[in-house]
Amino acid sequence: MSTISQWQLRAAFAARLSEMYGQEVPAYTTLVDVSREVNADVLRARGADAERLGSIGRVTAERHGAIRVGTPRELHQVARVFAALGMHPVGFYDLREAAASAVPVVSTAFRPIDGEELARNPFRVFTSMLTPADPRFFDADLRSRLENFLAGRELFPPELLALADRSEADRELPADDAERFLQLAVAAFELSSEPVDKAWYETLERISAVAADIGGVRSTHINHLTPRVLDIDELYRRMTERGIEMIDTIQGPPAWKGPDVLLRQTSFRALAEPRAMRLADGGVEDGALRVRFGEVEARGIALTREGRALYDELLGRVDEQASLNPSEARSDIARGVWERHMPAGEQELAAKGLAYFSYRLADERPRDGSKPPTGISQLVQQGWVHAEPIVYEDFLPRSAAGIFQSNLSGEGTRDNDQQGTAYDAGRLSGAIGREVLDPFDLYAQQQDRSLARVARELGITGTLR
Ligand code: OOG
Ligand code: NI
Repeated sequence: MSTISQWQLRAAFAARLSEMYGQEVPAYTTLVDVSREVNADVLRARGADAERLGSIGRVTAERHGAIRVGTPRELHQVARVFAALGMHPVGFYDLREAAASAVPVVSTAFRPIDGEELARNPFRVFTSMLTPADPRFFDADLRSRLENFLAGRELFPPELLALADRSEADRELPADDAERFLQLAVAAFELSSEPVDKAWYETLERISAVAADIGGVRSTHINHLTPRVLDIDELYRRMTERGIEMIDTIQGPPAWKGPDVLLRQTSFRALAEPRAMRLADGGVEDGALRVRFGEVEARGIALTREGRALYDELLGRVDEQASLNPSEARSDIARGVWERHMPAGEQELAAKGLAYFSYRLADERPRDGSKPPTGISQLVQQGWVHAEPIVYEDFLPRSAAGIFQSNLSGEGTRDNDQQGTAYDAGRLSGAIGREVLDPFDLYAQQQDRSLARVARELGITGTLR
């Protein structure tokens, strides 16, 4: 009988989730259609250059999802489901610190980590876990009610987890098991039609809309599914033209003439979705909740730690100038700051060690017997080697917080006089039962492997740099 490999399972899962989510949230389908149109136009206008950060095949299929769970146990289980798809936890994001309003979660992203797997299908899921123990948000009484509620629910049926473990161990599943796995996995992320306990939901909502979305219901659901677009400014214009209300800004780096780095994101506003509400007397009424939105993103080059520090510093400068000049558009201020401080080309980014590149031998390198130089920038300048940007596969805590916030109806409440509970990548690794990987290490390894290969092929001894 035929078998389905992990990457095929991942691609099929992403496609089915997309189909399911499109039925639940029709505006998502519009977003995907408009993204596709924009991508086709960019490809026509820019040719091969449009594919510098991923083939059009990859970019068209590319999605990230966002889900939210309540407990370390649930996080551990969802990690097994993602491991079945060849997706590993990468990066630690503390949104409690990144957001001004109440977003009591810590997060990681599950994604493929090797270049070939990413090229086959880069599906990633931003996964947040509630922090009921954080006294800035929850007092002792609410914490224990919340923990009890969460302990009594089951997000992932045992059959799904058993199939997941098999796929992780064997790196494939027989076709009929794969089909069953996909059905159960997609169902686990559907919006439940079970009535929501109205009083309980509202108790949590007063603290944080995110807490209510996670801990106010007995199941999880996909919060958004984000397509990738090659020109996010154009997409924003076209969505607005279609009468779809977008959030105010595009998060992340500004639009400018220089290279695209990291990640730019925006979204349409959360829509009211009908949800049945159970009242204290046991009756059920029609209600509506506004929690799911439509995000879209454009990806750029991965920055090194130094590049990222520069990015964070520039964001700080933009904040400062924006507060001094409230009448000036933030995007104009940001563009000005970037034009002054961010390298205007890929070569300069590489030479200053600010971004990651993958190097390969040029087909048209000198073949007259001349000896290659031994520094990587000279090799590139003299046409021996091509530098290809490594695409940023991760997220930005501040953008994530901005997206969360711009879609929340209320600020919620937080008591900043209390000491927050400490979380870090190590603690999250413990909960997941797998190491949360460092994204910078992954990019650096990819770059270093390509440098080692080039050195070997050119017969250069020692480390190329
Ligand atoms: C996750 C928000 C973060 C992103 O793309 O930065 C995120 C959520 O809303 O659960 O998805
Ligand atoms: Ni997202």
